[in-house]
Amino acid sequence: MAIGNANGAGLPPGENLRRQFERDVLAGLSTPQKALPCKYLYDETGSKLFEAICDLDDYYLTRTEAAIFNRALNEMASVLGRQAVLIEPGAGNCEKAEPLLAAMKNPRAYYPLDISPEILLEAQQRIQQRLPQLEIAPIFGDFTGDEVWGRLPPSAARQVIFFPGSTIGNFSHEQARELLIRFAGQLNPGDGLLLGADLVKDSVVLERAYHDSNHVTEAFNKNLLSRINSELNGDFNTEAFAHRAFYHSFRQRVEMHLVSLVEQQVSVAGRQFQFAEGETIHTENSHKYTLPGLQELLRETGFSPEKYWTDNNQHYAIYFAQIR
Ligand code: AVI
Repeated sequence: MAIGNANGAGLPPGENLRRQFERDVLAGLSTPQKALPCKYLYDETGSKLFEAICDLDDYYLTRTEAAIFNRALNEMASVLGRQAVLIEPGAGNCEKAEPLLAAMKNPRAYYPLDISPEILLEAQQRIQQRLPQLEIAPIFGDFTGDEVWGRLPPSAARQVIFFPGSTIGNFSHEQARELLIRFAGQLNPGDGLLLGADLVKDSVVLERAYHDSNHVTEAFNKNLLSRINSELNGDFNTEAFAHRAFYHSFRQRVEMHLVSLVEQQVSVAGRQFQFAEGETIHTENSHKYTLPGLQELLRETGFSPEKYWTDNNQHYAIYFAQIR
C-alpha cells in the first residue's frame, strides 16, 4: 500500500514511512520536553514485547478485558443485533473479534483495518475457516487518517465499530474526541460502538502494570532507542537511559519516560542532541477513565452510552454506545 504525502510522492511506501519516522524523531528530540510518538514503539521487536506484556501478571488490562468478554459475550452479541457489520480499527491479529463474531447472530461482514497486511491476511484465513459464511474484507492503512475510511464498503446493515484493548487511552483527550468524531462520521443513527477502556484505580496497581517486575515494559520502552539506532543511524547507549513509569493523578494517566542517567550527547540522522542528567524523553501516555468520564466522552462525540460491562474490581470497562 502506498501512503502518499507531499514530500514523498513516488517513493516506495517503506521509504515514506522511514522519512516520516525521521521527521517525527528529530522534531520530538528538539522540543524542551523531549517526546516521541508512542506509535513508534511497535516495530517487529516492540510488537513482540507488547504481546509479552499482555501475558504479565502485573499487566492486568488484557486478562481483565478478556474475562469481561468471556462472561458477557452472548449479551454483547444480542446488543449488537442480527446481521450487523463489525468494523475494527487497528485489528492486528483479530483475536478479540473472532469470539465476538462467532457469538453474533448472522454477522453480515467483518472489516478489520490495520497497517500490517501480513497479520490481517493470516487472521482473515483463520476466521474464514471458522465462519465460512462471513464476508471478511481486510482494509490496509492507518485508521487515524481519513483515507482508509473512504475505502470501507457502504452498508445498509447496522454497523458497529469495535475498538477494544484500551487503545483509546494512548490518545490525548483532544485526539480521543477527534477519533470518536471520526468513528461517528462513519456511522448512521442506530449504529454502534463497542469500546474497551481502562479505568482510574489505585496508583500502586497502575504503576506496577507499567513498571513490571519482569522488566518487559522496560525493554519495550528502551527498544524505541534501539529502533532509532538501527533505522535512523542513531548512537543511543540504551544502558545510559532508565525506564520510568508513573501515574499522574491530576491528568489521570500513566506516563512512560526514558531518563538520561548522565549528561550526554546523542547523534541521530546526523543531528546532535544534548541530554542533562535526569532529563527525560516522554514516550507514552496511557489515559485512564472514570465511568462518568467515558460517558461524557461518548456524549460529546455524538454517541448515546447504552450499556457497559465491567469486572468486580471496576478496573476495566467495555462500553456499548449508539449513534444518536
Ligand atoms: C496498547 N496500549 C493500550 C498499552 C497501554 O496499556 O497503554 C500500551 C502499553 N504501554 C506500556 N505497556 C502497555
